Amino acid sequence: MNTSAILKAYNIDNYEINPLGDGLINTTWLVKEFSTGKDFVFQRVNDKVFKHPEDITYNIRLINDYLNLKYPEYLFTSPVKALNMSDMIRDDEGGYFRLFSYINGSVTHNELNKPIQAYEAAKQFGKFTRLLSGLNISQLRTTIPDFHNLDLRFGHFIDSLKNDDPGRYEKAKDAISFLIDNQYIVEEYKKISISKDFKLRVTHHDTKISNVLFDIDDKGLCVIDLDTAMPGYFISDVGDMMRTYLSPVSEEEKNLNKIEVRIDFFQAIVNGYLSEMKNELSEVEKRSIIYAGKFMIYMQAIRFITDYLNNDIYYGARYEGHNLVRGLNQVKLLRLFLDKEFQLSGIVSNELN
Ligand code: GN1
Ligand code: MG
Repeated sequence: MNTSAILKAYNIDNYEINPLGDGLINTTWLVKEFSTGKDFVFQRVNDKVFKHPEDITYNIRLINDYLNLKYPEYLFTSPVKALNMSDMIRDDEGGYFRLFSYINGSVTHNELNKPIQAYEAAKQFGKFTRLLSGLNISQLRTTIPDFHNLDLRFGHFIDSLKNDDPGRYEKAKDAISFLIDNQYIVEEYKKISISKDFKLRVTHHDTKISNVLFDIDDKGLCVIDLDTAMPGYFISDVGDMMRTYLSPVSEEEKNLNKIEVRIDFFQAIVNGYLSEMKNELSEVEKRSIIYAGKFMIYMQAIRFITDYLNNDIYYGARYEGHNLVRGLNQVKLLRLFLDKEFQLSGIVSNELN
């Protein structure tokens, strides 16, 4: 790719560029422009995963226009327009690129060390969905079909078991049996997907902590990375927060003894999310708050193990067995979550009463 040609389309030609963040799908850089002193986030969209990158741009524009009209004070990061007024640039090799302004004074975190950060993040994701509750959901495009369709993901997992790589199968055997033993989590999802009590709302689908902008006093400012903002169920967002905020170590951690389910962070997620969404959710949905955690941790375990058995075609691997490590990590997290289910349910009930 010819970075300088792409940035030139934005009238940027005097700059420094460095890698940014730890996303697995898109590639991100920080661009420092010298003449104006402005910072930008520059990103290449992975068009193997996002087959129609223009759908992302369309959704972000739609959301941007809606929020501008209804809640003009809401901080929203829409793409910078190129000189030709487009939200995204295609280079000669067919790559898709876009640019965002860096919000001055904002910080992002890659891990959480205080429950207040979980509270603030959950509040921001809840607020995002709540503010957009008046937007006609059918206008929003689905940027990755069946992204959180657990039934389909489970099918892919079962298919991957047939792969003829006994070495890998053998190493993942215990995790595979655990996941199959807990197939009731898939059955529960199937019920939700046809239930009238579960509403499709504007859902972010990637609520990791680095997708929230904070100020330096730990106050949440807004959510970012709207590539997977599309119609979905609230369990995706609440569950992904549990998956990524509860443990002090991430899905990358090899030492499984370091994985934990931190009760005070759980409480903070539930508090923060309900502070915005309490009046939006149906009674039945509220009773699925614990299920949300099981759903997302289980799905991510399945996705990593499936990818391991498929020779890492989706997530890639920086070392041999990388996706096995990630999968085993998520299986351990799920075990700990299930062990604490009773205690966690008590917290949710208290919160709802
Ligand atoms: C991917 O690229 P990143 O890190 O934002 C994935 C998420 C997973 C996550 C696991 C489009 O997100 O669903 O939860 O990895 N995004 C896509 O780290 O597959
Ligand atoms: Mg993402």
